[in-house]
Amino acid sequence: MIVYYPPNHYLHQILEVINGVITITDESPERVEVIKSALQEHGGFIFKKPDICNEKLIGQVHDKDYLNFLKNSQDWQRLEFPSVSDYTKKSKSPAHFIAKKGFHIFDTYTPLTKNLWLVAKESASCAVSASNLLVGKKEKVVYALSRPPGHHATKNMAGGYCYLNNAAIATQNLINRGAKKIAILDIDFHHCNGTQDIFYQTNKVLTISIHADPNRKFPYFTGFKSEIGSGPGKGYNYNFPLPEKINDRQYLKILVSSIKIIKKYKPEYLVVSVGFDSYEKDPICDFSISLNGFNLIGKELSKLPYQTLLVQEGGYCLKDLGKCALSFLTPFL
Ligand code: OKP
Ligand code: ZN
Repeated sequence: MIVYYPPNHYLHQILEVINGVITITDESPERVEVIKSALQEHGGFIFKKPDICNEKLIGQVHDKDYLNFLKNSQDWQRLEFPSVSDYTKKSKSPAHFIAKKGFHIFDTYTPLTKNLWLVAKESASCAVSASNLLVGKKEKVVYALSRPPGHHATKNMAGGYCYLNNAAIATQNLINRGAKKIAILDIDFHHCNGTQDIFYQTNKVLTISIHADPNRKFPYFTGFKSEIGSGPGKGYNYNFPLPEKINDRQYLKILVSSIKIIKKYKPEYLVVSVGFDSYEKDPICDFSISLNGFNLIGKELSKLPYQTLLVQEGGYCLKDLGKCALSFLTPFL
């Protein structure tokens, strides 16, 4: 399997503010290094550097003001967190930097870093380069080992360690290259509020997310069953919010229902936002998926007839992340 790996991701190292306390984050560079080592040891994976993607493509998914805000992050010499929250709910990016941080970042977990534009673009480029190998049936499945993750990034906001929505940008690339219907299945523990936001009004993309009940877990404000899409996109967004301690058998049932919805939609491509934070030993999450569970999930998805783009999102159990990735990925080989 071909794997796209972001060569400069380690330049992006963050801290997070939780309840006013600056704290070491679980979103560390080691996450992708651990996965990379496990795949290299296995031997069935070929690593490639991404081609840096066109900024016009990124601009089809994210607002221009937001992208300029991220680009300018390289001017700040230290981590920059939001200080104020936008109380106007207007849609125009404000002029002042302090206000911009409040307008374009929705939590205190996702600071700006000096090399952000470079590393965020590389992360998105992994997904885009991978998607390019699906076009023309060159590959059945390709894996983007993206970092930072992307699924919480909306059209104009960073949050949940995400800045550019890697899966959404790759999906837009497939649309530009002729695809009329794409299904995105998000199996990260957290709701993909960003991906949902970006494709909420279109029927060209079916978005399905299986995640922790937002009444209990981040991102708190979205991920409810009632969010079904709007306008032409009505009926093309599905959320499966779940209680804590979900086990393999219970998860597989929800996965099979999601697959039924995907089959009915008949997409040309499947994009899977993969998170290993539903793992039973994940330090920040509360599902009970085992290593065997990831293997079963991988088996179900690999059986499908669709060309598939796998995009890495979360997963924080450094000790077992390599095993999680191998359990999930080996059925696709
Ligand atoms: C990103 B992804 C715990 C509080 C921070 C933010 C979770 C972001 C998850 N340290 N919670 O979906 O895995
Ligand atoms: Zn997550």
